[in-house]
Amino acid sequence: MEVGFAGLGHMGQPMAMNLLKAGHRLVVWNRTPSKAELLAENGAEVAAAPTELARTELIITMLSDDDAVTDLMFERGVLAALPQASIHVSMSTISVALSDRLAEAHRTAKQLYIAAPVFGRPEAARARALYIVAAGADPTIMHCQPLFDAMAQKTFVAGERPSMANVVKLAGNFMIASMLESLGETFALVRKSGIDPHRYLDILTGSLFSAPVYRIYGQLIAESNFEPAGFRMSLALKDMRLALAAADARMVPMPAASLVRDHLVSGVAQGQGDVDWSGLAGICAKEAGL
Ligand code: NA7
Repeated sequence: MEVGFAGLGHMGQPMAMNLLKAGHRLVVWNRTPSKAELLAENGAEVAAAPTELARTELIITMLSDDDAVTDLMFERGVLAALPQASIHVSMSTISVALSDRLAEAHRTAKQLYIAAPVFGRPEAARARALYIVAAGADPTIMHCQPLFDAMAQKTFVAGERPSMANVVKLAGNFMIASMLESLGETFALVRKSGIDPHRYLDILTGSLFSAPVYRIYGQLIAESNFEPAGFRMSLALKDMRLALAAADARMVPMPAASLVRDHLVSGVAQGQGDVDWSGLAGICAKEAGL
């Protein structure tokens, strides 16, 4: 398939590389052009302007946030440049409201739109081990399946309205953030109680908490290894705000999400926006006087 790919950050770059490796033809665009060099060396065509992506039959966006996606699709005119029946696969973690807006705008322009955010860090993206949560019309998702298979180990379908995938993604990221908060609080407790943090982690992951999130993040926290970031604290803060906005729109109280949001605000306000979100545990440690 010929694919237009916008957004070659920590996640987009390895995902685009895996599409190339699977034999798809790629036209790529990134705001900072130097990030496209590696892909160009591996056979991707580099677009001089984002609207050039619109000559492919399908575009993927993997950008940081609502502002970036709005800028690209509406202000820089990519949506207007897309021909009828072309497909936009939005893989960024964006708001439910923007996803609904995109769905409506694409429908009006007689284009197809699905949301397909991912679970997994850049390492997982490199290893083709992401999980994709897709939502939208079934035939469109089926059409995209070969692309998803090139980037991820498994695709889940959340429902027929694209923004349902965004809800699931935001809910999942809140689950991880609240786990980081509780891990951070308990690592502070065990450390101050004189218990070896690695031993504590072995006990947790060898008994009731054997899921990958506990193993992966527990290791980072036990080693206080928060840089370089796999997922920046400033992006995690964005996601907690989006989860709370989605909850607010449905009149769903999420007090734990409010608490985690405030802790992330604290981290970003202290200059840790570019530190990994597992650095939440570092904030807990600091507050415990460690
Ligand atoms: P990164 O590594 O911060 O990359 C973000 C990408 O978004 C990068 O390509 C940026 O371009 C691009 N970006 C940001 N703002 C804009 C605007 N205004 N216009 C165009 N392009 C923009 O994030 P990740 O790859 O870790 O994450 C991507 C998504 O997955 C995000 O939603 C996460 O929450 C999950 P740049 O290179 O800075 O010029």
